[in-house]
Amino acid sequence: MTKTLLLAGGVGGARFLRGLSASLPSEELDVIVNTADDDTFHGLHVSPDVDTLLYTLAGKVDPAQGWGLRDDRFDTMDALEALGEDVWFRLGNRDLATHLFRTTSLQRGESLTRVTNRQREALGVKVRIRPMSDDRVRTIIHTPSGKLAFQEYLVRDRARSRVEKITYAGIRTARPAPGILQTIARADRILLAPSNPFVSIGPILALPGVRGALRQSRAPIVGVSPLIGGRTVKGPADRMMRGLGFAATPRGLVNVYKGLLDGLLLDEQDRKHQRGLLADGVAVECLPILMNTAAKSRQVAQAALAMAAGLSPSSRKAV
Ligand code: FO1
Repeated sequence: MTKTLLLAGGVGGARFLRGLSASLPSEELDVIVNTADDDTFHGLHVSPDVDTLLYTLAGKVDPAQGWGLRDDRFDTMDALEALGEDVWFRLGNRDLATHLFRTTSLQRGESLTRVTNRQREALGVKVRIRPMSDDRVRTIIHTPSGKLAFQEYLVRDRARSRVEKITYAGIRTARPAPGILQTIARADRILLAPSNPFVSIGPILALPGVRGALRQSRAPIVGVSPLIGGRTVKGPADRMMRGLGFAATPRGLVNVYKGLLDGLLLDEQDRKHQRGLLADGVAVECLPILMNTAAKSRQVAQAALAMAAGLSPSSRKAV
């Protein structure tokens, strides 16, 4: 059995996972999900990346938004707004049940790992999707006018602020969720989804022990670029890269990942970067990577799997 491990978050991660899960038996796939986007709204613990991945695999995600539930309604938010509440983060009526379930389970003392596992089973999702940590980690966006929680930056302020620095509050004392380090150690190939490298993959890599486990792993590490022609399909990763002093290019991405990548899957439009990356010791394949249909998600996932299968494990540079 070949074990594949995916690190993921956000809509790009979900679209890639949709292709991966259609290409592999579920028992051969593990997914570690970012939880540093989590926040509390109206007293409820919301884990956007966990839900986006689970709803996508369950076939229940809103296809236009890429998050939330298909055909959900927002009457509760409208009613809260009528009561004078600020509802810039809009939770759908049926989506609210997920957050109620998570919050009450956490309040009873269950871990986020256990709650997520129960949610996964209830949704009929076979792939082991696990939160990165049971401890609270929060992405903080530092802007010229002060610090913002990630959802304030992204959703409330529509990513308009200049990003000066990104930190992960709580990361130093957070522990990887049970089994995560062992899963990294046992993986035969490790894939980084085309998710935001700072706010989706970054928090997972920053957890104590994770980089060390990756460094010791003999599995090839292959990333899928979130960039197409220097721009992200969705979200502010390209602006964040520039704001934080990286070029919004495949080379910039390799630098963000600090020598972690053995291989990188690029869009056809970025083929011109291939030679430079090869010189840096990073293998490159190019194909159309926009995953706007399930079939395209499968093609991209299969290309990433094939690339990882063709890389020699020892080729990775020190992390
Ligand atoms: N994104 C928005 O742009 N506006 C929203 O009101 C919003 C609500 C929301 C509710 C639940 C959920 O799981 C995700 C939600 N998102 C919303 C998306 C979310 O902010 C992002 O997809 C992730 O945090 C990015 O990784």
